[in-house]
Amino acid sequence: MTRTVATTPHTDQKPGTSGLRKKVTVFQQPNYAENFIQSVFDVIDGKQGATLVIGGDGRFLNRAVIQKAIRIAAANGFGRVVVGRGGILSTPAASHMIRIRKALGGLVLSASHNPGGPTEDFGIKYNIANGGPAPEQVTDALYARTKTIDRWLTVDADDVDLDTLGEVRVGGMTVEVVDSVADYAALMEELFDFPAIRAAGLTMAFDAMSAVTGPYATEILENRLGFAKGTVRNGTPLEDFGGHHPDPNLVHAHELYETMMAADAPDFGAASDGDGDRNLIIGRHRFVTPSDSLAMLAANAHLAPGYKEGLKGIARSMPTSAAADRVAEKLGLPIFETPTGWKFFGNLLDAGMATICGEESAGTGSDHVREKDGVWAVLLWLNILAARGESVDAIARDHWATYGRNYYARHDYEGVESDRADALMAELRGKLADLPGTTVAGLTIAEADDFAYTDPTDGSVSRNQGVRILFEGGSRVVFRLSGTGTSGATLRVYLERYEPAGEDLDRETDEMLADIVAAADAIAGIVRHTARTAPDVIT
Ligand code: G16
Repeated sequence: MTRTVATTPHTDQKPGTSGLRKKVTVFQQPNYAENFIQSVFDVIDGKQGATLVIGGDGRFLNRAVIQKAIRIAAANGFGRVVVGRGGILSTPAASHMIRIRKALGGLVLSASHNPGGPTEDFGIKYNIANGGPAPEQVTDALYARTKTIDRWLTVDADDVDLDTLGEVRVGGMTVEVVDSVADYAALMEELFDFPAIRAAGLTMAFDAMSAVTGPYATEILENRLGFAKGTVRNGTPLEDFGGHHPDPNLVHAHELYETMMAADAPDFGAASDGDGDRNLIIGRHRFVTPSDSLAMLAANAHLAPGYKEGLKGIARSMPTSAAADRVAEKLGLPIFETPTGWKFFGNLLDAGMATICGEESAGTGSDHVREKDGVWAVLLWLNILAARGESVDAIARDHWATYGRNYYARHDYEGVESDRADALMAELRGKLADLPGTTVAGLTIAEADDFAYTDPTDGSVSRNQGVRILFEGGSRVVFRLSGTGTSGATLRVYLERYEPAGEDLDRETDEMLADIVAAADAIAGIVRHTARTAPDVIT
């Protein structure tokens, strides 16, 4: 029944910020996906008879890899696989499914906001029993295993019909094809005041970017909340996302931005990414940065039923602006600053130390699951708009008047040769000790370090998580290399300036950050190292 297939290691299977992401053509090599999935199973205990959740964002290769994963899971002794219909589960819905099914873990097949299709990107991520991305101890063990693997296990069985709900047997294992949306939508109805949102009579535009949230948004926004048909745009998941980047930022979701800046804009606009964990929030004539969205959601979360008892704490990734810190301070809550990557929030959420988490990379979420959650953020915003009876713009202005404003932007230099990007970071790290006290582009450097994090729950330490340059007066620039790209390197430069309440709260971000942009280049030699004179994407 169980068949052992001999293999040799692929040496490039180190998981990045969020799982293994490579070009589809890399995943199509013999034994590539098989080696990685078997390596996951080789490093986790408790498989016999256990439940495994499998789902993905519907991109090219999703169905093919799911069929392989089912057979490998059967051969490795799992008792049950729960898979979303059509192979579809958004990342937060997969996290929820793992939790409610008390699964040992889950395989989430996605390359997130990266483009899809035969020549684009694919990815596999393993999530643990709490529903969250595997922590570094697991991904380190997994990577080590990929370097020594010499066989993978499978069973001989036909493909499962992924489009028909119900149960079938594969080897000695049950495969259950489930509705991808129902359990997730029920959770959202528990957390948010659906009747109040319905009664508010808001108008909105939601761009699902031809990615996984289409079915979720259509069911929740149009069917359950009564938004007009057509509120959800690009609502059918496509294997190539219609040829677009399913990345909800002002560059890739510019049509939504134009809709929201038009004279007849609806009240609220939002978009989400390939696998449904990121979100973009734009009110009528008011874009809200992800860092500000985290702060504003945290400040108002108590207006939603799921958070009426208040928050236990707030967590943000290091490059995310300090806007949330001011909310935490005012509410008397602990604030946690973690490295980039949602996996770092899991322990804080499990320990009940934080309720809401967020990142500058357009991710916000809470302890309802262990992933960031795009549709959740949209619904919390809608609940707040309904409860306050005010516009996004009014809420933002009120927030800044109370807490001050963190002007913020991220500059991305994409597809930089890895050697050049590494040289830039190495040079920067080499001079950190000499920077404090010096003045660059009119800004005096107060502190400079390479961010390290000690997890307060288990004491584990993560080093080299990004270079921080802190200027006197509270401005800062952060440099790090992306951990989610599939070719070359992406340099991310995060720029932030704080203006206290009562100061300049409605100025253009470019203008407010101009001196920090100049200082960033002077300090890191961006133009010299990358030979680029301007970033590819500004968010
Ligand atoms: C992933 C992680 C996020 C993280 C982001 C950063 O997002 O899940 O927690 O903030 O990567 O990406 P980078 O390393 O490129 O800056 P996603 O949405 O791609 O899964």
